[in-house]
Amino acid sequence: MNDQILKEFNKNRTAKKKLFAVLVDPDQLIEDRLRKVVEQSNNAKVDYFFVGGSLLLRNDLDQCLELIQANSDIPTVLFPGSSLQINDRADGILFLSLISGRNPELLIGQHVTSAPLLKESALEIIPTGYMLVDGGRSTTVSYISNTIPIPSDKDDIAVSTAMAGEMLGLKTIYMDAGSGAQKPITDSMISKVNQNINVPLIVGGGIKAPEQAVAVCRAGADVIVVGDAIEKDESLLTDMSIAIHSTTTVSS
Ligand code: 1GP
Repeated sequence: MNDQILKEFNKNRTAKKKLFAVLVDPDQLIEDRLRKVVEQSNNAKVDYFFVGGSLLLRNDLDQCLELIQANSDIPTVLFPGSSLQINDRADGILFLSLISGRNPELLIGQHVTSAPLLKESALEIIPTGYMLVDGGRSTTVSYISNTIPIPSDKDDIAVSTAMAGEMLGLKTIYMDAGSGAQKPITDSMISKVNQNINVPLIVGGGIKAPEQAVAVCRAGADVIVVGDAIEKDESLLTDMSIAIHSTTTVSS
């Protein structure tokens, strides 16, 4: 089975090198705007495009992936809001189990219905424990998933949830404050989770400035995801990338 993306995540975690993923919401970034983001991402040496959204109103995922691949060699990883967002053009898929929530559909239900389709595809399947953390305001992902995020100051809940995810065999943990969160996940929570797991840690939600990305990296995130801020101003890409790629984890 193809496991190149996960291998890269693990290799870079061991080397304490950080990876930068740009989140592309196919509803928000279309045609010329998407082309610009892709071009700037190439120049800025972005590591991955994560593609998807909690709720897609347009049926543009295929065109979006096609445009990215026609203009870039950066690998594309599906970050699906539902099993409707599976597409063979991508290189991989975060096979998300929403372990911070108690909605069985998103813990195992959609996985059962999509497994036969995924088995036939060439996509790299990346089993991911997805944890929503409160980022100061209610987000689309929390509403659509019908789950309550982990309170931002409850580090112990986050640690226990991540540990359980790893013990269940999930290969990476994604802590997300949700797109457009008011504030990113705290350094304290990221650091404690990082110290208690051995799988790569993906962190996103509400990272709007390079300094915030640096804080998230220093706390121990391995893959840093930025979407909303880049949708608003793609010129941020260069500084964000430099900040992420030049920072390492600071052990406490
Ligand atoms: C959302 O983690 C991603 O699921 C990225 O969040 O859009 O706030 O950067 P932003």
